[in-house]
Amino acid sequence: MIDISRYDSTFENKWCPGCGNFGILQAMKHALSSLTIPPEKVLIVSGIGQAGKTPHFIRCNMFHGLHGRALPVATGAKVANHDLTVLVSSGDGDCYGEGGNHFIHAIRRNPNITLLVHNNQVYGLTKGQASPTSSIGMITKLQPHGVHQTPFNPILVALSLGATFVARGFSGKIQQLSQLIQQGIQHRGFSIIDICQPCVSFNSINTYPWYQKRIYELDEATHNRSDLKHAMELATEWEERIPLGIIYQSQRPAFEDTIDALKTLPLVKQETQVDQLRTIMNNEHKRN
Ligand SMILES: Cc1ncc(C[n+]2csc(CCOP(=O)(O)OP(=O)(O)O)c2C)c(N)n1
Ligand code: SF4
Ligand SMILES: [Mg+2]
Repeated sequence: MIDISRYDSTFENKWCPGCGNFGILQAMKHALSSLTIPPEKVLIVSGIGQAGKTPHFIRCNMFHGLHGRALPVATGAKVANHDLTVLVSSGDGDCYGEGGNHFIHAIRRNPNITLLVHNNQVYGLTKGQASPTSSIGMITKLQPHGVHQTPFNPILVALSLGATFVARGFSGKIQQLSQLIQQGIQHRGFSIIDICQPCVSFNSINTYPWYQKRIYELDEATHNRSDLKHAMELATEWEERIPLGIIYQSQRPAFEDTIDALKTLPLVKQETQVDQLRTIMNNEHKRN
C-alpha cells in the first residue's frame, strides 16, 4: 500500500460541498494506493464536465481534452505505453452523449483501460440540463415539460456489444467502489464502471436517500459473473432495486494484444525509424 497522500494534488477543488464526485475521487486514490501503483505510472484521461475535472485533483499524469473524446486518447496512450495504468474519468453526458460513438467502439476494441463514468443523470457543469441518463419526467430549466426520451441504459448497451467487464458502483460506498476500481484495473481488457453519483445542486430526483432506498450489493458467493443472460436481467433493474458490483466479466484478447506491430514491444520502447520517416515525408512533399 502506498501512502494515499502521495496522490494529493495542489489544485483548488470547486465541486459543490456534498457532491458525489468526492467519494469517487477518494475511491480512485484508495484503489491506486492499494494496488501500489505510484503516481508516475498512472494516466487519467478526461473530457469536459465536472467529472472531467477529476484528474486535476489526483497527482498523476493527466490529459484533459475535448468533450466526449477521452476514450480514443486513452486507447492511444495505452497502445503507446503498456506500462501505464490508464483510467478514464467521464460524465454521463460526456461518455454516453457527446462521446457515445467512442463508447460503442471502445467496447468492440477492448483496450486494456478502465472507464469510470460519474453518472449523475444530469449535465452538471452547464447547470442542470437533461443528460442521456436523466429519468423520464425530470424537469429542468431546458426541459420545463419534463424529459420525454427513454433513458440510455449503459449496462445493457455494454453487455449487448460484448463488453468484458461491466460493473456498477455508488459514490456513497467508497470501500466497495475502490474494490471495483481495483478489479477493473486488474482485468485484462476494457473495464467499464458506471457509478451512481448524486449531483446535489441540479438533480433533486436521484439523491443520496433515493439511492440508499434502492441499492443492494450482488452476493459474490452466489452471483455468476459469466452468465450473460442473467447480467442482462440485472441491467434492466433500476426503479425498484439497483444492483451494485461486477455484473458481468469475460475474457477475449485486449486491443494491444491483437496488433502485430506491438507484439515485440510497445511503441514507446521501439526505436524510431528516422530514415523511413524521412523517405515518407520527402515523398509526400514531392507529391504536393
Ligand atoms: C462539443 C461540446 N458540446 C457541448 C459542450 C458544453 N458542455 C460542457 S460540459 C457539458 C455537460 C457535461 O455533462 P456530463 O458529461 O454529464 O458531466 P458532469 O458535469 O455532469 O460531471 C456540456 C454540454 C462542450 N464543451 N463541447
Ligand atoms: S454541479 Fe453537481 S456534479 Fe457539479 S460539482 Fe456541483 S454537485 Fe457535483
Ligand atoms: Mg453528468
